[in-house]
Amino acid sequence: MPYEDTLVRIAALKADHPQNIALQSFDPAYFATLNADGQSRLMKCLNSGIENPDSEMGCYACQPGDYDKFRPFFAKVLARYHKVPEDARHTNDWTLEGVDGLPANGVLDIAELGLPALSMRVRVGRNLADFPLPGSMTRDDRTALERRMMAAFDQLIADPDYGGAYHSLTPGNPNAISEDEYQALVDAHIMFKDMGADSYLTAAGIAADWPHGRGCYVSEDRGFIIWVGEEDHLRIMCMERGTVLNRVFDRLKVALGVVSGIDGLDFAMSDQYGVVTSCPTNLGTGMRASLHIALPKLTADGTDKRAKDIARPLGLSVRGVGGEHTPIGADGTVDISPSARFCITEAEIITALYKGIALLKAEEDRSGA
Ligand code: DAR
Repeated sequence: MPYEDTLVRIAALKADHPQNIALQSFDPAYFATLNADGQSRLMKCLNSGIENPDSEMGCYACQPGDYDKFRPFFAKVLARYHKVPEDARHTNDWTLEGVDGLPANGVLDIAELGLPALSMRVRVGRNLADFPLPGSMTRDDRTALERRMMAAFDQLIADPDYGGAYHSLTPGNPNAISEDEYQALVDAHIMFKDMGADSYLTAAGIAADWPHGRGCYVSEDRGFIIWVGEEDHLRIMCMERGTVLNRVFDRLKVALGVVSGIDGLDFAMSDQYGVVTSCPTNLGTGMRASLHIALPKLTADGTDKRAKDIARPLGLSVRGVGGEHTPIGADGTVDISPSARFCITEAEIITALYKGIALLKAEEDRSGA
Protein backbone atom coordinates (compact mmCIF):
# COMPACT_ATOMS: atom_id res chain seq x y z
CA MET A 1 0.00 0.00 0.00
CA PRO A 2 1.50 3.39 -0.90
CA TYR A 3 2.45 5.63 2.03
CA GLU A 4 2.42 2.63 4.44
CA ASP A 5 5.86 3.56 5.78
CA THR A 6 4.93 7.24 5.94
CA LEU A 7 1.76 6.46 7.89
CA VAL A 8 3.79 4.45 10.41
CA ARG A 9 6.28 7.34 10.67
CA ILE A 10 3.48 9.89 11.20
CA ALA A 11 1.95 7.76 13.97
CA ALA A 12 5.30 7.58 15.78
CA LEU A 13 6.02 11.30 15.36
CA LYS A 14 2.46 12.17 16.46
CA ALA A 15 3.07 10.41 19.78
CA ASP A 16 6.37 12.23 20.39
CA HIS A 17 5.42 15.73 19.17
CA PRO A 18 2.06 16.83 20.64
CA GLN A 19 2.79 20.48 19.67
CA ASN A 20 2.89 19.63 15.95
CA ILE A 21 -0.62 20.64 14.90
CA ALA A 22 -0.51 19.07 11.44
CA LEU A 23 0.51 15.66 12.80
CA GLN A 24 -2.10 15.88 15.57
CA SER A 25 -4.78 16.77 12.99
CA PHE A 26 -3.87 14.01 10.51
CA ASP A 27 -6.48 11.20 10.37
CA PRO A 28 -5.36 8.04 8.50
CA ALA A 29 -9.00 7.00 8.03
CA TYR A 30 -9.73 10.28 6.20
CA PHE A 31 -6.48 9.94 4.22
CA ALA A 32 -7.59 6.46 3.08
CA THR A 33 -10.75 7.96 1.52
CA LEU A 34 -8.67 10.11 -0.87
CA ASN A 35 -7.73 8.99 -4.37
CA ALA A 36 -4.08 8.75 -5.43
CA ASP A 37 -3.87 12.39 -6.51
CA GLY A 38 -5.53 13.58 -3.31
CA GLN A 39 -3.20 11.51 -1.15
CA SER A 40 -0.18 12.87 -3.01
CA ARG A 41 -1.38 16.47 -2.62
CA LEU A 42 -2.20 16.16 1.06
CA MET A 43 1.09 14.41 1.88
CA LYS A 44 2.92 17.29 0.17
CA CYS A 45 1.14 19.73 2.49
CA LEU A 46 2.35 17.68 5.49
CA ASN A 47 5.94 17.13 4.39
CA SER A 48 7.38 20.12 6.30
CA GLY A 49 5.90 18.90 9.58
CA ILE A 50 7.09 15.32 8.99
CA GLU A 51 10.63 16.40 8.12
CA ASN A 52 10.61 18.98 10.95
CA PRO A 53 8.73 17.31 13.84
CA ASP A 54 9.54 20.33 16.07
CA SER A 55 7.16 22.41 13.92
CA GLU A 56 4.32 24.18 15.69
CA MET A 57 2.02 24.29 12.63
CA GLY A 58 3.68 21.55 10.52
CA CYS A 59 1.92 22.05 7.17
CA TYR A 60 1.53 24.45 4.26
CA ALA A 61 -1.10 24.56 1.50
CA CYS A 62 0.47 23.91 -1.90
CA GLN A 63 -2.46 24.66 -4.21
CA PRO A 64 -4.96 27.56 -3.89
CA GLY A 65 -7.80 25.06 -3.47
CA ASP A 66 -6.15 22.88 -0.81
CA TYR A 67 -7.97 24.40 2.20
CA ASP A 68 -11.35 23.70 0.61
CA LYS A 69 -10.40 20.36 -1.01
CA PHE A 70 -8.95 18.95 2.24
CA ARG A 71 -11.36 20.68 4.60
CA PRO A 72 -11.70 17.67 6.99
CA PHE A 73 -7.95 18.02 7.67
CA PHE A 74 -7.49 21.79 7.53
CA ALA A 75 -10.62 22.47 9.62
CA LYS A 76 -8.93 20.58 12.48
CA VAL A 77 -5.63 22.41 11.89
CA LEU A 78 -7.31 25.83 11.91
CA ALA A 79 -9.43 25.02 14.97
CA ARG A 80 -6.38 23.89 16.94
CA TYR A 81 -4.10 26.81 15.96
CA HIS A 82 -6.56 29.71 15.83
CA LYS A 83 -8.79 28.39 18.66
CA VAL A 84 -11.95 28.65 16.51
CA PRO A 85 -14.77 26.16 15.78
CA GLU A 86 -14.09 23.64 12.97
CA ASP A 87 -16.84 25.27 10.88
CA ALA A 88 -15.44 28.79 11.40
CA ARG A 89 -16.03 31.24 8.56
CA HIS A 90 -13.72 34.22 8.01
CA THR A 91 -14.81 37.80 7.17
CA ASN A 92 -12.47 40.47 5.77
CA ASP A 93 -13.07 44.12 6.78
CA TRP A 94 -10.71 47.13 6.74
CA THR A 95 -13.29 49.51 8.24
CA LEU A 96 -12.05 50.90 11.54
CA GLU A 97 -15.28 52.63 12.58
CA GLY A 98 -17.05 50.70 15.31
CA VAL A 99 -14.09 48.43 16.20
CA ASP A 100 -13.90 47.77 19.94
CA GLY A 101 -11.02 49.74 21.51
CA LEU A 102 -10.76 52.33 18.73
CA PRO A 103 -10.17 55.81 20.29
CA ALA A 104 -13.11 58.22 19.93
CA ASN A 105 -11.21 60.26 17.33
CA GLY A 106 -10.45 57.12 15.33
CA VAL A 107 -6.69 57.73 15.55
CA LEU A 108 -4.43 54.92 16.79
CA ASP A 109 -1.67 57.23 18.02
CA ILE A 110 0.87 55.52 20.30
CA ALA A 111 2.05 58.99 21.41
CA GLU A 112 -1.19 59.00 23.46
CA LEU A 113 0.28 55.97 25.25
CA GLY A 114 3.46 57.91 26.11
CA LEU A 115 5.49 56.20 23.39
CA PRO A 116 7.92 57.87 20.96
CA ALA A 117 8.05 57.36 17.21
CA LEU A 118 8.63 53.66 16.56
CA SER A 119 9.14 51.48 13.48
CA MET A 120 5.61 50.55 12.33
CA ARG A 121 4.88 47.94 9.65
CA VAL A 122 1.78 46.26 8.26
CA ARG A 123 2.00 43.47 5.68
CA VAL A 124 -0.43 41.15 3.93
CA GLY A 125 0.30 37.90 2.05
CA ARG A 126 -1.41 37.39 -1.28
CA ASN A 127 -1.22 34.60 -3.89
CA LEU A 128 -2.27 34.71 -7.55
CA ALA A 129 -5.22 32.36 -8.12
CA ASP A 130 -3.92 30.95 -11.41
CA PHE A 131 -0.58 29.64 -10.13
CA PRO A 132 0.27 26.79 -7.74
CA LEU A 133 1.20 28.06 -4.28
CA PRO A 134 4.98 28.41 -3.68
CA GLY A 135 5.33 24.87 -2.30
CA SER A 136 4.31 23.33 -5.64
CA MET A 137 5.71 25.82 -8.15
CA THR A 138 8.20 24.81 -10.82
CA ARG A 139 11.10 27.13 -11.67
CA ASP A 140 9.17 28.16 -14.79
CA ASP A 141 6.12 28.97 -12.63
CA ARG A 142 8.26 31.19 -10.41
CA THR A 143 9.81 33.17 -13.27
CA ALA A 144 6.45 33.41 -15.10
CA LEU A 145 4.85 34.87 -11.95
CA GLU A 146 7.77 37.33 -11.63
CA ARG A 147 7.28 38.45 -15.23
CA ARG A 148 3.56 38.98 -14.55
CA MET A 149 4.41 41.09 -11.51
CA MET A 150 7.02 43.12 -13.41
CA ALA A 151 4.31 44.17 -15.88
CA ALA A 152 2.16 45.20 -12.89
CA PHE A 153 5.07 47.12 -11.36
CA ASP A 154 5.34 49.21 -14.52
CA GLN A 155 1.90 50.58 -13.61
CA LEU A 156 2.95 51.25 -10.01
CA ILE A 157 6.12 53.03 -11.14
CA ALA A 158 3.88 55.49 -13.00
CA ASP A 159 1.95 56.25 -9.76
CA PRO A 160 3.56 59.07 -7.72
CA ASP A 161 2.28 57.53 -4.46
CA TYR A 162 3.93 54.17 -5.11
CA GLY A 163 6.59 54.83 -7.75
CA GLY A 164 9.91 53.05 -7.30
CA ALA A 165 11.84 50.16 -8.79
CA TYR A 166 11.83 46.35 -8.94
CA HIS A 167 14.99 44.49 -7.89
CA SER A 168 15.26 40.89 -9.15
CA LEU A 169 17.44 38.02 -7.91
CA THR A 170 16.72 35.96 -11.05
CA PRO A 171 19.91 35.42 -13.07
CA GLY A 172 19.60 37.21 -16.41
CA ASN A 173 16.56 39.24 -15.40
CA PRO A 174 16.81 42.81 -16.80
CA ASN A 175 16.30 44.10 -13.22
CA ALA A 176 18.80 41.68 -11.66
CA ILE A 177 20.88 43.12 -8.79
CA SER A 178 24.34 42.09 -7.55
CA GLU A 179 25.03 40.04 -4.42
CA ASP A 180 26.25 43.20 -2.67
CA GLU A 181 23.13 45.15 -3.64
CA TYR A 182 21.00 42.22 -2.42
CA GLN A 183 22.81 42.07 0.92
CA ALA A 184 22.43 45.85 1.36
CA LEU A 185 18.64 45.49 0.90
CA VAL A 186 18.56 42.59 3.42
CA ASP A 187 20.59 44.63 5.93
CA ALA A 188 18.09 47.51 5.49
CA HIS A 189 15.27 45.04 6.35
CA ILE A 190 13.78 45.65 2.89
CA MET A 191 14.52 42.33 1.16
CA PHE A 192 13.99 38.83 2.54
CA LYS A 193 16.82 36.42 3.31
CA ASP A 194 17.89 33.31 1.36
CA MET A 195 15.03 30.95 2.14
CA GLY A 196 17.26 27.89 1.75
CA ALA A 197 18.39 28.54 5.33
CA ASP A 198 14.86 27.76 6.61
CA SER A 199 14.38 23.99 7.03
CA TYR A 200 10.57 24.37 7.25
CA LEU A 201 10.27 26.27 3.98
CA THR A 202 12.80 23.96 2.31
CA ALA A 203 10.89 20.80 3.28
CA ALA A 204 7.66 22.47 2.11
CA GLY A 205 9.13 23.11 -1.36
CA ILE A 206 8.64 26.84 -0.83
CA ALA A 207 12.38 27.62 -0.92
CA ALA A 208 13.00 25.57 -4.08
CA ASP A 209 14.69 27.06 -7.18
CA TRP A 210 16.29 29.85 -5.13
CA PRO A 211 16.88 32.61 -6.29
CA HIS A 212 14.80 32.21 -9.46
CA GLY A 213 11.57 34.24 -9.48
CA ARG A 214 12.50 36.17 -6.33
CA GLY A 215 12.78 39.91 -5.86
CA CYS A 216 11.25 42.98 -4.29
CA TYR A 217 9.53 46.14 -5.45
CA VAL A 218 10.54 49.22 -3.39
CA SER A 219 8.90 52.66 -3.55
CA GLU A 220 11.09 55.78 -3.70
CA ASP A 221 10.46 56.56 -0.02
CA ARG A 222 11.06 52.88 0.92
CA GLY A 223 7.72 52.91 2.73
CA PHE A 224 5.91 50.59 0.30
CA ILE A 225 7.45 47.21 -0.53
CA ILE A 226 6.29 44.08 -2.34
CA TRP A 227 8.26 40.86 -1.89
CA VAL A 228 7.93 38.47 -4.85
CA GLY A 229 8.42 34.73 -4.31
CA GLU A 230 8.83 34.42 -0.55
CA GLU A 231 6.53 32.23 1.55
CA ASP A 232 3.56 33.57 -0.45
CA HIS A 233 3.65 34.77 -4.04
CA LEU A 234 3.45 38.33 -2.71
CA ARG A 235 4.05 40.03 0.61
CA ILE A 236 2.68 43.59 0.27
CA MET A 237 3.75 45.90 3.06
CA CYS A 238 3.83 49.52 4.24
CA MET A 239 6.22 50.75 6.88
CA GLU A 240 7.39 54.00 8.46
CA ARG A 241 8.82 55.37 11.70
CA GLY A 242 6.10 57.29 13.51
CA THR A 243 3.32 57.10 16.10
CA VAL A 244 0.06 56.96 14.10
CA LEU A 245 -0.73 53.37 13.12
CA ASN A 246 -3.51 54.55 10.79
CA ARG A 247 -0.85 55.90 8.40
CA VAL A 248 0.65 52.53 7.49
CA PHE A 249 -2.73 50.76 7.71
CA ASP A 250 -4.50 53.25 5.42
CA ARG A 251 -1.60 53.40 2.93
CA LEU A 252 -1.58 49.60 2.68
CA LYS A 253 -5.36 49.51 2.25
CA VAL A 254 -5.16 51.95 -0.68
CA ALA A 255 -2.08 50.23 -2.13
CA LEU A 256 -3.84 46.88 -2.04
CA GLY A 257 -6.72 48.40 -3.97
CA VAL A 258 -4.30 49.68 -6.61
CA VAL A 259 -2.44 46.35 -6.91
CA SER A 260 -5.58 44.19 -6.95
CA GLY A 261 -7.04 46.43 -9.65
CA ILE A 262 -4.19 45.66 -12.04
CA ASP A 263 -5.17 43.31 -14.92
CA GLY A 264 -3.99 39.75 -14.41
CA LEU A 265 -3.68 40.02 -10.63
CA ASP A 266 -6.58 37.96 -9.27
CA PHE A 267 -5.83 36.88 -5.69
CA ALA A 268 -6.62 33.37 -4.41
CA MET A 269 -9.63 33.55 -2.07
CA SER A 270 -11.83 30.99 -0.31
CA ASP A 271 -15.52 31.69 0.44
CA GLN A 272 -15.04 29.99 3.79
CA TYR A 273 -11.51 31.02 4.73
CA GLY A 274 -10.90 34.43 3.15
CA VAL A 275 -7.42 35.20 1.79
CA VAL A 276 -5.55 32.01 0.82
CA THR A 277 -1.97 31.84 2.12
CA SER A 278 0.71 29.14 2.09
CA CYS A 279 0.77 28.83 5.88
CA PRO A 280 -2.48 28.22 7.80
CA THR A 281 -1.19 30.62 10.47
CA ASN A 282 -1.69 33.49 7.99
CA LEU A 283 -5.00 32.35 6.44
CA GLY A 284 -7.92 34.75 6.36
CA THR A 285 -6.26 38.15 6.37
CA GLY A 286 -2.63 37.25 5.65
CA MET A 287 -1.96 40.29 7.82
CA ARG A 288 0.81 40.91 10.31
CA ALA A 289 0.84 44.36 11.95
CA SER A 290 3.91 45.07 14.05
CA LEU A 291 5.91 47.62 16.02
CA HIS A 292 9.51 47.58 17.14
CA ILE A 293 9.63 48.60 20.80
CA ALA A 294 12.47 48.59 23.37
CA LEU A 295 11.60 46.51 26.47
CA PRO A 296 14.88 46.75 28.44
CA LYS A 297 13.33 45.55 31.71
CA LEU A 298 11.42 42.58 30.27
CA THR A 299 14.51 41.54 28.27
CA ALA A 300 17.04 42.29 31.06
CA ASP A 301 18.27 38.65 30.90
CA GLY A 302 19.19 39.14 27.23
CA THR A 303 16.40 36.92 25.97
CA ASP A 304 12.79 37.39 24.83
CA LYS A 305 11.48 34.67 27.21
CA ARG A 306 9.92 36.97 29.81
CA ALA A 307 8.54 39.30 27.16
CA LYS A 308 6.95 36.28 25.43
CA ASP A 309 5.47 34.98 28.70
CA ILE A 310 3.82 38.37 29.32
CA ALA A 311 2.85 39.09 25.69
CA ARG A 312 1.25 35.69 24.95
CA PRO A 313 -1.80 36.14 27.26
CA LEU A 314 -2.22 39.60 25.73
CA GLY A 315 -2.63 37.95 22.30
CA LEU A 316 0.74 39.26 21.16
CA SER A 317 3.70 37.53 19.46
CA VAL A 318 7.31 38.55 20.12
CA ARG A 319 9.98 38.25 17.42
CA GLY A 320 13.50 39.50 16.96
CA VAL A 321 14.12 42.72 15.04
CA GLY A 322 15.06 40.73 11.93
CA GLY A 323 11.74 38.87 11.92
CA GLU A 324 10.88 35.24 12.68
CA HIS A 325 13.67 33.17 14.31
CA THR A 326 16.01 36.19 14.82
CA PRO A 327 17.54 37.61 18.05
CA ILE A 328 16.25 40.62 19.98
CA GLY A 329 17.98 43.98 19.50
CA ALA A 330 20.97 44.96 21.65
CA ASP A 331 18.87 47.53 23.57
CA GLY A 332 16.08 45.03 24.19
CA THR A 333 14.14 46.06 21.10
CA VAL A 334 11.65 43.40 19.99
CA ASP A 335 9.08 43.06 17.22
CA ILE A 336 5.56 42.92 18.67
CA SER A 337 2.46 41.88 16.69
CA PRO A 338 -1.01 40.49 17.38
CA SER A 339 -0.95 36.69 16.96
CA ALA A 340 -4.41 36.46 15.39
CA ARG A 341 -4.73 36.46 11.58
CA PHE A 342 -7.86 34.34 11.04
CA CYS A 343 -11.47 35.00 12.08
CA ILE A 344 -10.47 38.54 12.95
CA THR A 345 -10.80 41.50 10.58
CA GLU A 346 -7.93 43.64 9.33
CA ALA A 347 -9.33 46.61 11.29
CA GLU A 348 -9.47 44.52 14.47
CA ILE A 349 -5.83 43.45 14.01
CA ILE A 350 -4.44 46.99 13.78
CA THR A 351 -6.58 48.02 16.77
CA ALA A 352 -5.39 44.94 18.69
CA LEU A 353 -1.80 46.09 18.10
CA TYR A 354 -2.65 49.49 19.62
CA LYS A 355 -4.43 47.95 22.63
CA GLY A 356 -1.73 45.29 23.09
CA ILE A 357 1.14 47.76 23.04
CA ALA A 358 -0.60 49.83 25.74
CA LEU A 359 -0.84 46.77 28.00
CA LEU A 360 2.71 45.60 27.23
CA LYS A 361 4.13 49.08 27.95
CA ALA A 362 2.33 49.06 31.29
CA GLU A 363 3.94 45.71 32.13
CA GLU A 364 7.37 47.04 31.13
CA ASP A 365 6.88 50.20 33.22
CA ARG A 366 5.92 48.31 36.37
CA SER A 367 8.46 45.55 35.89
CA GLY A 368 11.53 45.49 38.11
CA ALA A 369 14.78 45.38 36.16
N1 DAR B 1 8.16 26.74 11.63
C1 DAR B 1 6.86 26.66 10.97
C2 DAR B 1 6.33 28.11 10.83
C3 DAR B 1 4.91 28.38 11.05
C4 DAR B 1 4.55 29.85 11.18
N2 DAR B 1 5.49 30.78 10.50
C5 DAR B 1 5.41 31.08 9.20
N3 DAR B 1 4.45 30.69 8.44
N4 DAR B 1 6.37 31.86 8.64
C6 DAR B 1 6.00 25.76 11.85
O1 DAR B 1 5.18 25.01 11.31
O2 DAR B 1 6.16 25.83 13.07
